[in-house]
Amino acid sequence: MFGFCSRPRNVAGTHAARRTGHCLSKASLLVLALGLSGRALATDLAHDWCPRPPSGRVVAEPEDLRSQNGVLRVDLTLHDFREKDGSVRDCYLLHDGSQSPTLRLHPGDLLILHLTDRLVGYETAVGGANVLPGQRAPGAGAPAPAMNMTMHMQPASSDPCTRGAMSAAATNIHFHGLTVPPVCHEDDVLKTSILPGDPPFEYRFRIPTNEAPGLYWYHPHIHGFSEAAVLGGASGALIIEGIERANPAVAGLPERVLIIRDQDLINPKAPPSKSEPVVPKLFIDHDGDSANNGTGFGLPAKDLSVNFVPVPYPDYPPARIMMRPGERQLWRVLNASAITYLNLAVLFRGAPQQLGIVGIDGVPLHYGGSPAPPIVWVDHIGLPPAGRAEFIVDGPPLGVPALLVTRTVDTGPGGENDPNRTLASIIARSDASEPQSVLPSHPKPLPPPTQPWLGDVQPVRVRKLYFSEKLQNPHDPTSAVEFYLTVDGQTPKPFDPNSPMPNIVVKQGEVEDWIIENRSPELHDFHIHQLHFELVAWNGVPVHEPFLRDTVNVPYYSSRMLTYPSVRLRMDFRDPNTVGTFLFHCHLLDHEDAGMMGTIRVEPAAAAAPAPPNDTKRNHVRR
Ligand SMILES: [Cu+2]
Repeated sequence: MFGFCSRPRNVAGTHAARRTGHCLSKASLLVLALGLSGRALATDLAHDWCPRPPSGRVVAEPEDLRSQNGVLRVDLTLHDFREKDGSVRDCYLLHDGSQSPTLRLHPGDLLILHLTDRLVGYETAVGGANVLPGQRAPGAGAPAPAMNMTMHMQPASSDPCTRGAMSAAATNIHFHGLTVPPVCHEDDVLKTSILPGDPPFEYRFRIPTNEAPGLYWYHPHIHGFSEAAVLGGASGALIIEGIERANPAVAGLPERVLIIRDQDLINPKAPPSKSEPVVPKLFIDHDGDSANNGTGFGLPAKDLSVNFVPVPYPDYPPARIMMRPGERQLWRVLNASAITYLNLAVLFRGAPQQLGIVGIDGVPLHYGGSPAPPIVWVDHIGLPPAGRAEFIVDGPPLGVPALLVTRTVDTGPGGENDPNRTLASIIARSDASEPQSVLPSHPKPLPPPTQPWLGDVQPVRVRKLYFSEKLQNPHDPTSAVEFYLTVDGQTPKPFDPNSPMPNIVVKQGEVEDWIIENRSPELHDFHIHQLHFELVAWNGVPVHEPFLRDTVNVPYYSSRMLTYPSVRLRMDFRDPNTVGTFLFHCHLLDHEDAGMMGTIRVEPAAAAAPAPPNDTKRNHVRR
């Protein structure tokens, strides 16, 4: 009998008890769930559902799926596959076998997405602290060939909308960055839980007519299992068309979607490349990942890939991006990593080039009345996990060696190691094929905003929240770490998915300032669902960065500091689509899975009539 009621790892060395159903044999459950005979089951498990390109390949773009006559219909199946080394890949598959399509819709379009869960639910934990990715914990034993999984099944008749089952075989979708209501079949992840054996689950919503044009994304958001799914590759881009309407400077440009993902190390035991200038001492953090060593070199916490072309440690063989010499393109880059920070640069003969940022986190810089310039030229772009940047790149001249790289990020003494590394060679060739999508040449400008710029609105109140971490045994530095995101005045505790009480209650129509402190020795990556915010101060000092984001770094604390580092955010609850209960959390997904998350309930505006049904609530036109 398989150890079927085993629990998911929550943080290294700890386990969270989330038992939500009967504990049957894994094989019998899978047969029930998938309707497979024993022989078919074995075939299903052996099939490589999620093939990935080898390193060094030319970067292919994900398939574009475009709305037609205002509707985009998509059928996705989510599979997982475990390789011989025990690592697990996850993939959203189309019928044609292609993975992670880019969903392209216009504001006002209807998305009808049917999602079928075909996850086996391979166990994601190796258990025990101080375990390198790809290694087994001492005493954990060899992985079973294909059935070492964790799965908690609800009776098949239960409603995925209210099931709430969080298990390795469960899934749902978060449409990251979209301002669509947090309700079932739209963008709820608190209760929605789809299981193998369920009929295709329908997501159905209209893109708000006032949704900003830009790069969004989709990924599973099952509490306790987010990191494993996203590390496995369950993610894809979603583009709201019309960025050229907000910024005519990009009209007519070829556009290229680049998705940087992280994954468990392919060569975890390899020594650093001989070409590295230092050989840093290897430290392992509380999550079992390679810890920040402060040198910019050494074993990374995770490997990276570019549109699934892996760029593995230690030599980082670059993927290849082909461009016509000197061609100007719009690059739409998503950091779909679970825990890895990026600091992107484009180098010609080693010299950083100017990159023209036109959008961050799905929103054009100059949007919604923002006083920001439409383009900001920089020579590097920091991108936390889940962050997006859309920027203008000029291709290298013929014969000039060029690279897309990520530079090291100082994640703090408690953070993971995100060293310098190459991602891709950019190769100029006059016969290079064009990207598969080109922005329209003669855009109609967007209408002007109908409400004040967020930065000009006085907040009705200020709240303070803080990230903190605690050793389970303060006298044992090797004991597991607990992760909290706490509203000041409340008691720090991990996120409780069964708590009926939200941590924060606001009214729709309000604007608040949130001061987010970091009381821990590592970077955290604040994200809130359903809305965007403006960064207004950094460590108490006002900043002039008048554009919108949905993710932001919160700098780390060291004991030499007199105060806790912080960011101050102007939070926008004016959109009626924010009404409902949803999440805010750290987007380092191991932290989120471990409980660094809270809930907010946005109530209908005080003077408003009774809440309209969802169909009329959607698509509130404010311009
Ligand atoms: Cu965090």
